[in-house]
Amino acid sequence: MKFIDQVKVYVKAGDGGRGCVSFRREKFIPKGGPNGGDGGRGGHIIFRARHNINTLLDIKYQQQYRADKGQHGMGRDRHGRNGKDLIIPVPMGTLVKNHETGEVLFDLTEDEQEYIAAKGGRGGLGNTHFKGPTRQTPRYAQPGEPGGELTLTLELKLLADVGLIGLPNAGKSTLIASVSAARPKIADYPFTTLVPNLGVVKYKEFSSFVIADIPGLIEGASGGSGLGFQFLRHVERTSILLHLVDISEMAEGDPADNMEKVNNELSIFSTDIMGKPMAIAGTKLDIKGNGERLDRLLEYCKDKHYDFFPICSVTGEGINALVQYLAIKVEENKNRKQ
Ligand SMILES: Nc1nc2c(ncn2[C@@H]2O[C@H](COP(=O)(O)OP(=O)(O)OP(=O)(O)O)[C@@H](O)[C@H]2O)c(=O)[nH]1
Ligand SMILES: [Mg+2]
Repeated sequence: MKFIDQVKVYVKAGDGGRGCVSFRREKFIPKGGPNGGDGGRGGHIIFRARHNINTLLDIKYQQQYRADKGQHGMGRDRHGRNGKDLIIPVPMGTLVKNHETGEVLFDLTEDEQEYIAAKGGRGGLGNTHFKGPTRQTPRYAQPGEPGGELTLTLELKLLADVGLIGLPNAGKSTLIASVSAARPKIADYPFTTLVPNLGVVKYKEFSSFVIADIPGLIEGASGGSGLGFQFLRHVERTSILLHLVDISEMAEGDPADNMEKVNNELSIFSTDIMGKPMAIAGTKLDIKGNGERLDRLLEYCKDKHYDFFPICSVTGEGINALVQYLAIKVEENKNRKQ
């Protein structure tokens, strides 16, 4: 499925129905008073977050949404039917922004959460309401109010607790596949991962956290090289970043330099991201060769006070310790927020 994380959308709520002008006309009741009913309310435009949707693709196809009008009021005091609300399902983590000003109007972070983006117009009052001592036959009813309309930008920022970052081929997707039920594509060439993947990591009996795997970053990503840069927004909401560095004998470049290149791109993206806690995982421990690269990275992390975990996603070595550590960090962060 195509992953779309930003769309422009026009929404128009339904107009309210007109109030009715009508009079009672029955045998033996001369001059029956007014009995025009009220118009119905127009339908709202509502966004609803759904846990089982993970892209804004459907909205990209439709782009315009209009809710039903309210029915007009009718004689004999009958109220017009309200217009049906139009409910648009969106992924959890969708930000609703005003397209013109960029202002964030709402952040849909919980399953089933709803936001009324455009209110349906109120129905007009029927002439029954305008009867008075001096006005026995009001020939007036209110028109319905127009429904709200505006252009919005929907922006998806995935909700994850841990964000995996690193150069292409560092082993990000292999790690998420080994600790969760996610099954991303894995291959020995760069840019295997083209769109973000989420995986739920279960630990202890009832606890879990969500890990996000995004396309790899390369030097110059901020200038448009590769494709990881545009996806960095999906790790913006995480509590901790896990930076994966390939320490196998096949990897190219100095591991510490590799790490700094990626960090440099992160800091260009946003200072918020670089301000997040970051831990380092040295990957592919099973093919570390003489261990020279591992030692080099270990020393670098000690020097810079990064928590460091040597791991192998294939044999599982070091994975439990890493998951435990991440779980604690995620929980700490949640407690701090409460
Ligand atoms: N031997 C060994 N190979 C590994 C390990 N982890 C990953 N690999 C291999 O390294 C290659 C790249 O792994 P991926 O998980 O696709 O790397 P990635 O970081 O997701 O790469 P991109 O999606 O391109 O950014 C694949 O051929 C994996 O099989 C490991 O622990 N040991
Ligand atoms: Mg990958």
